Parts: sequence; structure tokens; C-alpha cells
Amino acid sequence: MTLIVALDRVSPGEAEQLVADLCDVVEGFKVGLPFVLSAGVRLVEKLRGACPSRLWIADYKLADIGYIMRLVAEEAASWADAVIAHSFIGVDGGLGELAEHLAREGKKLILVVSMSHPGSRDVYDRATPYIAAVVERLRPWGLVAPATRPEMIALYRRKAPWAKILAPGVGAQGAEPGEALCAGADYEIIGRQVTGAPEPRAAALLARRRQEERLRLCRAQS
Ligand code: BMP
Repeated sequence: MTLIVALDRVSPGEAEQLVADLCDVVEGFKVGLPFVLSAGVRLVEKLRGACPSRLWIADYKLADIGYIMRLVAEEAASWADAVIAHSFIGVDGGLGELAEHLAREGKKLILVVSMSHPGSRDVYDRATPYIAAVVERLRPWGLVAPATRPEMIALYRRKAPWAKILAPGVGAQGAEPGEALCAGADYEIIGRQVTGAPEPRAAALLARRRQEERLRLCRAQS
């Protein structure tokens, strides 16, 4: 499956309903800070327990010294299969420690390499050679790259053929379902367009259908 749903601004009750509705139609759930801070870790553990077969991602966008990132990863260990960190902080004393810790624990590291908002061009996208060097050195399981700028996905697809690419920015931020998959992403992350829909399951199924249609088109054209 190619859809990951972001849980950000949802109430505890909505989250439980969303997970029940979506468990069999998504690849996983990305749990963001707004949700964890408001609902608490215990609820996230309960959500995971209700849908244990899916990929659960802690999106804390870590950007600290290795020691602190390891402590945060330990806090998420009870429910998260994967942890997202920023790549710009570098390896020695930073991401290297986090990567080693996660590998020991059998958890996945996902690095942000470019972002979906326009300001990503100010720093992240000017630093591509340096970011790519961090990615090459750490060889993380996954990368976050923007569905809103498919050219960045294509670029990192070439630079890191082994990595899973997770692409946010679909729906509320303007990218169409399937665009990022056509550029080489493995999963598209959708938040508000699904979680804010009157019928989230129907919205997720529609997004999946549109992904498939777009993929068929772009494969036929290539
Ligand atoms: P939405 O589909 O509601 O715009 O949500 C997008 C999700 O993807 C949010 O959880 C956000 O934190 C995340 N995200 C993003 O939008 N852009 C990025 O570059 C990286 C992200 O993780």
C-alpha cells in the first residue's frame, strides 16, 4: 500500500475512530508532535495496539545532539517502528548516535532531506550535496521528500536507490495523489485531506484510487 496517514490535529476520540476506519487501507500512520503533546503517549500506544500490523512512525523531526535524540527515541520505542529526524544536523555526535541506537533496537531511521513548504528552497534545497552525503554515509531506511516538488523526489531517488521515499504535501498542500509516486516515491503522506474529511475511509480510498490512476498514466507515458 502506498498511503501513510498523518495524525496531527485530531482529538483522542477521532484518532481512535480514524485508526479503526483506516487500518486495513493504509500502509501506516505518522504521528506528529501536535497529537502526541495533546493526547499523550499512552493513547498512541493504545492506537498502535488497535492496528499493530501497520507501520507506526514517530514524527518528532529530531534535530539535536545524538544523546538527546536517543532519549527521545527511547520515549517513542513503546509504539514507534520508525523515527523521523532532520538530516542537516550531520553525523558525528548527532545522527550517527541516533542511527546506531535505532539499529540496535531494530527500529527504522527516516531522514528529512527536503521539505514541502516553499522555504525549503532557502536552505535544504541549496544544501543538496551535503544532505546527500549524510544520506550516503548513514544509509537510512527512509527519506522524507516533498510531493509538492517532484523534482526533489526524483533527485533523491537517483542518489539513494535503496531508500524508501515518503512524500508529504498531498492534498491540503496542493500535490495530487500519485504525483510523488510517479517521481519515484514509495509512499505518499496525507494528513488533513483524510483526517479532516467527513468520511475519512472514503477519502483514503479515493486517494488510493487516484494514486493508481496517475501511476498507470505515468507508467504508460514512460
Ligand atoms: P497535511 O497533508 O495535512 O498537509 O499534512 C502533512 C504532514 O506531513 C504533516 O504531518 C507534516 O508534519 C508532514 N510534513 C510536511 O507536511 N512537509 C514536510 O516537508 C515534512 C513533513 O513531515
